Amino acid sequence: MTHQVTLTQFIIEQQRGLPDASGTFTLLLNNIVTACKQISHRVNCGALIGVLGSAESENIQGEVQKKLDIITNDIMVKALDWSGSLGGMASEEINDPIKIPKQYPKGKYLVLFDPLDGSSNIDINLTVGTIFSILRCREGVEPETEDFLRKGTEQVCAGFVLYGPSTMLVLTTGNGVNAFTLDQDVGEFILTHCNMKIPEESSEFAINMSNQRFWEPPVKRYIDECVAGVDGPRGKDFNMRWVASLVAEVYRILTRGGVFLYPHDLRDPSKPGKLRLMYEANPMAFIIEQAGGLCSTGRERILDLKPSSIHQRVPLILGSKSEVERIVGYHQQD
Ligand code: AFP
Repeated sequence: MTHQVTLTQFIIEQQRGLPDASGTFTLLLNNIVTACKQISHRVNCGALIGVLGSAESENIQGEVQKKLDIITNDIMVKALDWSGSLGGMASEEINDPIKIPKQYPKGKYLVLFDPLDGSSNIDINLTVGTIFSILRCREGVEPETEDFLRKGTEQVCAGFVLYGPSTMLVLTTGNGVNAFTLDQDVGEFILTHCNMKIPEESSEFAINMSNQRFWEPPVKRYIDECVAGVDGPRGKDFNMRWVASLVAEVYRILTRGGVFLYPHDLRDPSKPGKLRLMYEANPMAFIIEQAGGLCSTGRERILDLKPSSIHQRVPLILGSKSEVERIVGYHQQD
């Protein structure tokens, strides 16, 4: 029988190479993974346990919350607050950073998460996921919002768990991207995709075409050229996908290349994009770059952005290197 590498073994072996590793990071990651296994179970059971549908409340972004948005947020918080590895947390679902309860020790990391990305897909049984980003925390301080507002380049780890036909964890600690598949019988994530690399060239794009009239000229130009196919300037046909679940789109791009755009939108000047910098764009940018791709607003590298607020939205363009470079080039010529 071939030896299977569990996530725990993988992380412990990676940490062994680091002189200062105390085991705190391994514990933190283990707790995140435990929460994601619980979420996977709830998502899997769906209507059987009455977790589908709307909660009839709104989150800080003014979006109607699903019951599972609230349940999964609570699962993440409860799995992490006691551990002693965190100075604080921030969730896409909660207005202000979440403090560690007084009875628990504080630790040297901060976690930011979107507990259920793509939740508007949950009632139609499509892939959803949990996205997380880990930063270092100044020790001995009660972190304020400002402590979370750090550039994506400062992330020490980013990952997402995909609740699809299989439950999968995609992870980077800045040393490549690896993916693990949950063995549901054993309850362990097993390393199944080593050192993932995004194909440089591809003929697949993902964008919500219903927003076409609000796009800026560089994005219009890029998509027009793709749609023109073999008869247009690109001289080849393109394929289009839109799952409306970032985790699923990013996993597809990691696997077979392509580009994803949720671009700058002229609809509402107060919202330069739809997706959130701290919970979606930064962790995905870290993963995409580690897999050889690029991630940009069209004008700036995502990982170089200095966040202005914890729920900041940004335009997001990510995927195969040559396609993102082309789109950035169109923005420069604009
Ligand atoms: P929800 O979590 O509200 O379903 O939003 C998902 C998401 O943030 C991201 O995962 C998708 O790529 C994007 O929004 C889809 O947006 P549209 O519904 O506007 O196409």
